[in-house]
Amino acid sequence: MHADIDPAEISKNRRADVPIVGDAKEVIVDLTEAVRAERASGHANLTPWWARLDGLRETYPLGYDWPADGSLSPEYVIERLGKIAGPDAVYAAGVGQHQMWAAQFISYEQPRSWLNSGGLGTMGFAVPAAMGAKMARPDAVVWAIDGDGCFQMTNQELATCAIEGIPIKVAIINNGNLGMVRQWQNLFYSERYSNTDLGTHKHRIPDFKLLSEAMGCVGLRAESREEVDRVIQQAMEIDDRPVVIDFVVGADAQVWPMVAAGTGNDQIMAARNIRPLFDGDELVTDTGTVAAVTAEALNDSAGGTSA
Ligand SMILES: Cc1ncc(C[n+]2csc(CCOP(=O)(O)OP(=O)(O)O)c2C)c(N)n1
Ligand SMILES: [Mg+2]
Repeated sequence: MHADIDPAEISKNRRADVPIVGDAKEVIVDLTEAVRAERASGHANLTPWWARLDGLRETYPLGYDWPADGSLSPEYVIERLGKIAGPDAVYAAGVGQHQMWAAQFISYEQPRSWLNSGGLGTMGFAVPAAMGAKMARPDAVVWAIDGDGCFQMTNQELATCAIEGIPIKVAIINNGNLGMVRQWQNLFYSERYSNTDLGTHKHRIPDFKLLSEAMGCVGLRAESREEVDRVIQQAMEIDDRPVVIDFVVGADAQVWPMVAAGTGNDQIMAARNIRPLFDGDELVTDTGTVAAVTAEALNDSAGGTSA
């Protein structure tokens, strides 16, 4: 379906099955009414669609490996944060791997509890977004889940938080790198890591705990699985000051599934070198290293991919 106020845009880049010309404000209202009416009529049978979604969930379950080097798993940190802070908290994210994991591993149940810049991809978004949420809903627990790169774009606002009394909580998923860019350098550029190592691991520059304390916040750090719950609980108990936790996590965790640049959504990769087989696909070796496999074959090899 393609709705656009400009008829010349319809089907310009991609053929639309259902073209709708109109103002988005009106089109969305009309569509919502149409969907409500269809539901009320009892004619909408969603059972086959749910069966398909459940099948996909079963074949490609969400999961992650613990880093082989013994470091902390970023997915685990985010999963625990979501469990401990719960569905009534508000979560804001930056841009990058941590953003994708925050979308995947927190079970959102309330509308308006997940703030991120989506396709606009704005590094530095998490801290100011969390500040806005906390100002609007002072009684809510508000967490910014930020990357070590993104955090360095707007962390000066912690001073505003401390001075103006905006007690947000920040979880830095510190993988020492511009992780999303590093993932692409790993997968598509023969591991030529260029300008992605930030020094937040090797040199601990900046030291996020000290930086946060310097700006009037409580600074905490966790580097092992055993410390994770304790520092999150500690942060949950503080509500008169902003709190920042530096979670030092492994550098090599990757986000899956992913769609590589220049490929279509039907080229989505479920895991490294593994692409789901869609209706009409032929079982052939795909371009480069990406092999198309059947769901059955994937199941056989999926043993090690869950937490
Ligand atoms: C202002 C800005 N600059 C560059 C980018 C491109 N970009 C997207 S994700 C990313 C890396 C983010 O690193 P980090 O905050 O450490 O998150 P990680 O991927 O490691 O979780 C970059 C450079 C962007 N989205 N916004
Ligand atoms: Mg990072």
